[in-house]
Amino acid sequence: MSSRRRFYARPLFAAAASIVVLTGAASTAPAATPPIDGAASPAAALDDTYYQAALGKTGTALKSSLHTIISDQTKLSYSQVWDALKATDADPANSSNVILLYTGRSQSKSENGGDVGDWNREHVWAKSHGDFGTATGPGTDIHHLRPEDVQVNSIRGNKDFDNGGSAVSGAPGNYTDGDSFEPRDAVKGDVARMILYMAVRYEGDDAFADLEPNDSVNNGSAPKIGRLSVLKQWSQEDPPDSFEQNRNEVIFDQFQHNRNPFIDHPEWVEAIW
Ligand SMILES: [Ca+2]
Ligand SMILES: [Ca+2]
Ligand SMILES: [Ca+2]
Repeated sequence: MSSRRRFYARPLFAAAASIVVLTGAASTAPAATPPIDGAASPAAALDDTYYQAALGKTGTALKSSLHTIISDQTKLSYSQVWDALKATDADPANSSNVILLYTGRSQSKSENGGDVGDWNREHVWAKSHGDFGTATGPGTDIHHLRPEDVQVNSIRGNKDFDNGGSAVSGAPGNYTDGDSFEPRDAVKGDVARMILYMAVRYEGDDAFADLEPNDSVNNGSAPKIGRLSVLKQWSQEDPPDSFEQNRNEVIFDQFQHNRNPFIDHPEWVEAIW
């Protein structure tokens, strides 16, 4: 921690830079801000490039600017999603496995499918909310698609997100009742940031519905997901970690070439909502 901190301190930067100049070792001078944990792209570099048009904005202006930025993307087919998830959700401790979102289980990449005990493709923004299906578009956008146990995926179904309910069998730390699902603490923020990414990415200006969060449950097939107040709380309580940041990076580098802004700038959740 202390050695990391040192590199962020501007006065030391300046001192280091002058020493470099004095000794004539020159031009390689002050390095950019070091990468955020687990991510390859320096946050400052992203601000100077990818997010440049959004900086300094707030509210609807920020949302609109981010929509333009993240809509420039490569789109996958639903069958391509399988291989993509094997890369984005790979277990850092075992490259043969993926980590399942709700259960947290590390499972062989090859055990994907529809049988009991397999993992399949969970749409965190439930695809019936806006009825976008699995056509290329929101239904194949891997920013919100995650590996999940077939049965747990079925238990979550198309429920909105909220706190409370009974323990979910086979998925420790997850709870559900008749109208909502509460994921385990370690992925609460991930879920919130995925939902809010979808809200910004899909604004109704393509062939799909304008997706938006609201503060309800029982949204049914409306293009809404709740509850926004709970998602905002989850985003604060569970800030981005290296797994989530790496995932964003892999999607950006290798697959869709767009980013989830709320992983890079979690403070933009409050700036917009
Ligand atoms: Ca409920
Ligand atoms: Ca997390
Ligand atoms: Ca929207």
